[in-house]
Amino acid sequence: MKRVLSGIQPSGELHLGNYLGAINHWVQMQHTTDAFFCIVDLHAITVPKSPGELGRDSLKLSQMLMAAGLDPEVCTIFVQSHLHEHAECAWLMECTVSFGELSRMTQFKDKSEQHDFISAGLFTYPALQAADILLYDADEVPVGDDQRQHIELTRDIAERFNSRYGDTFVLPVAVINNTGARVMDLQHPHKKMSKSLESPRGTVGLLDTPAIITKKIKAAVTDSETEVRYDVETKPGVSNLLSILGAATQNDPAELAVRYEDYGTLKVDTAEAVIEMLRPLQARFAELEADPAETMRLLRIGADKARGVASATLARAKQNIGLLSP
Ligand code: ATP
Ligand code: LTN
Repeated sequence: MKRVLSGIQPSGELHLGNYLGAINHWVQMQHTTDAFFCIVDLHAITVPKSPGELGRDSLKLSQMLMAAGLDPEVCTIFVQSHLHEHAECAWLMECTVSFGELSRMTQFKDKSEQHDFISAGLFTYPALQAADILLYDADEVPVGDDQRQHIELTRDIAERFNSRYGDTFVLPVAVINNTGARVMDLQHPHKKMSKSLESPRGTVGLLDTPAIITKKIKAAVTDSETEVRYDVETKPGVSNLLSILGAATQNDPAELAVRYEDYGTLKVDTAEAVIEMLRPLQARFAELEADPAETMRLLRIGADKARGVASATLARAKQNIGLLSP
């Protein structure tokens, strides 16, 4: 069975883009692969966080992932900081990647422009991500298109380490899913729906009530024409609605377009489909939220399973480097 690993940051409310672009693919993959999903809280502190926020966000994100259908009995769900192996292996990665390679990462360039304080951790972020992936001998890393560069770098790091110290790490590949791969902001359909865009009217939260979802989708920006057509370049707003409806109902957006004669009906049906898709997730989340001790129990089991794999890989890497064993 293929080994799969992906990570997600506990940095704000999950939205429809996270769900359709990543999480619902993970839910399907857990049944056909040996899947590990990591809540990357150490990555989240590369930018300033207020104390207390992070623990709450990690607990809530775990509950959201489980509510979305990741089953801790089928896959492994764990919190990155619960294992010391990630931070320790990240140092080995930092000593394998070059300053020049890290300087070329576009996520660093984007994020460093958004903050006054640029931590060294924001710069070395991809080394920690490489550790997340390589510790699990992951064959595949399912991510959004924005992460392609980090996975390529992880491969380069693994190759360099293996050629310096002998065969140690598996070379992973990025798996980028096309359906729902890019959900756009409802108010700014040229920009991707994002936690950090600060566009609450353009972002559908996974816990938004049916009334709010309907309101946001009805207010979505379209264009001054009337024809329903799937054309991302010239009709980004309408195409985004068709993509969302398509992803929510497992239909092809271009085929859906011919069924509609006006934007109003398309919006009503899209809102309805999103509400129905999120209804079971919201109900399960309410149950999990009421019992945080149970979530913590499941996360401890996840961390134990993860440690079983990660500690063996880290020991192999240290031995191959030739560090004196204690
Ligand atoms: P931020 O805005 O803070 O960068 P984000 O909302 O883009 O955050 P991440 O936590 O970086 O979300 O990403 C989690 C997963 O969701 C990643 O696999 C990412 O590719 C995917 N994802 C995020 N936004 C979208 C979107 N609009 N459409 C499709 N997939 C998305
Ligand atoms: N950088 C990723 C989150 C992330 C990740 C990982 C994804 C951290 N470690 C390992 C895949 C595998 C992001 O910003 N979405």
